[in-house]
This record gives sequence, structure tokens and C-alpha cells, in this order.
Amino acid sequence: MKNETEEWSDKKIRRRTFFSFAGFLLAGVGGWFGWKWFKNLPRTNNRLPDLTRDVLSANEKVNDVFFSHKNLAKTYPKDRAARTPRINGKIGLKEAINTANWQLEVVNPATNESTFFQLEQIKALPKQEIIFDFKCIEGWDQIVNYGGVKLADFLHHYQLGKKTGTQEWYKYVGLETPDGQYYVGLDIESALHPQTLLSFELNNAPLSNLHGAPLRLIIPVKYGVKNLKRIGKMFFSDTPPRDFWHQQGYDYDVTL
Ligand SMILES: Nc1nc2c(c(=O)[nH]1)N[C@H]1C(S)=C(S)[C@@H](COP(=O)(O)O)O[C@H]1N2
Ligand SMILES: [Mo]
Repeated sequence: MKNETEEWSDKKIRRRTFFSFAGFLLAGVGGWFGWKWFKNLPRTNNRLPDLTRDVLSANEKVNDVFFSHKNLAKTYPKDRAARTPRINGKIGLKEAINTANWQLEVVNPATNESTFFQLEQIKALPKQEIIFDFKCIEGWDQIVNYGGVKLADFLHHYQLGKKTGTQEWYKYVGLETPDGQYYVGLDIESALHPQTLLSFELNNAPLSNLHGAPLRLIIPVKYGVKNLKRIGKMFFSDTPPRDFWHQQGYDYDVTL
């Protein structure tokens, strides 16, 4: 003999079973009609229905936007920036540097000729400031405030990085410390990204030695490893330039 509670719960189970079975049927029937509808959608050249194509093209457009320059790293208010940003990595910074004698060497791959730039020629371009979350691949991050000029502005202004007599960019930019001990390669899209800076200031003061004086790369869409300190040399190529941490097994791109 079942007591009241047991009967009540039996009833509830039967009701539940009925509803879940009905739900299962409905889903099945819905799926069948949905498939019929999909199959009869208008098609061009008997391929995927046009609607599907439209959705796929829309996705492609979303991707284009997402992976284009509209893909900006998040920025922060100035008061969030670290007062004394940590220092990490001293490769290529061991020799003393005389900032007054420093020059940036830019190599033209077609002629193998170098052009030398003074810091003042770089500072002459419009100054930008960015406050972003600097991320090291080793697992730490901190919000930092760097100032400098857009690498894109520098390349455009001094007409660097394009193949002679064309509008075609080389596919990569290579950067190295003056002693060649630390080096990175960047795809041209990332190099031309509007947040990528040739930076000479941290917290509105000239860079300290260990933060890369007198000029470093700031590339917020990449991990720290690509943010080369103390740039000595820049060159262009269609094949990936050597990259210090890639040689140690990290991804070449290290895009965030
Ligand atoms: N010349 C040079 N640049 C370098 C490195 C280095 O060892 N040498 N280390 C990289 C790494 S791994 C990180 S996380 C950042 C750290 O920058 P910071 O010292 O200004 O915080 O610099 C990058 N640029
Ligand atoms: Mo790093």
C-alpha cells in the first residue's frame, strides 16, 4: 500500500515522463521540418543554400574586422598605470649605452644600404601615449603607460618598409638590439597596428636603461617578448626574421 506522498511522487514522475517524451517528439518533428526547410532554401549553382552562404560571408566579415586594426588592445585611465614598472629581461642591454651617440639603423633589403636616424627625427613625429596591460608570457602582467610615435607613422613619414617603386610592403619587420643579442620578427600588419609604438617614454619620463633607453618597441597586441628594448637596428624582409624566443620554442606570433 503506497502512502500519500509516494502516490503523489509517482504521479509527478508520470507527468514528467509524459512531458519529456512530448518534448522529445516535438524536437524531432521540429528538426525534420527544419531540415526540409533548409533543403528547399534557394541555392545558387546547387551548392550551399544562399542563406547559409550569407551567414558564412557575414562571419568572414566579422573576422576581417576582428583581426584588422580595429582589434585594439584595451586601454586604461592614467591613474591605473604602475608607478615603478618591473624590469624583465636584460638580454642585449649589458653594454653601457651612450644615448647621445645612439642612432637607429634601418636597412633597405633591396640595396643592403643603411639609413641612420637620430632620436630627434623620431620625436619630430606626433607623440602618442598608451596605457595598457603589458603581459609577459611567464604569467605576470601590469598596466603601464608608454609614450612614443607610431611605428606606422615613422615608416610612412620616412618612406621605409615598401618595395622600391611600389606600394607593396615587405611582409616582416626585424628588430635587434645594437649588439644583436636580442632580436624579434613582426608581421607587417602587427608592425603597422595603430597601437604599435617606437617608444621613448615611460610614465612621461625618458626610458631608463633597463626599460630600453633610448628607444624600445611597444606592441600591446603581442606578449612582452616582442616588445624589444633598446632598438639598434630595423630591417624588412619577406621571410620571417630570426626571433629570440621563437628559437627557444615559443610561437612566432605570440598574439594576445
Ligand atoms: N633587449 C631586450 N628586450 C626585451 C627583453 C630582453 O631580455 N632584452 N625581454 C622581453 C620580455 S620577455 C619582456 S616581458 C619585456 C619586459 O619589459 P620591461 O622590462 O620593460 O618590463 O621586455 C622584452 N624585451
Ligand atoms: Mo616576458
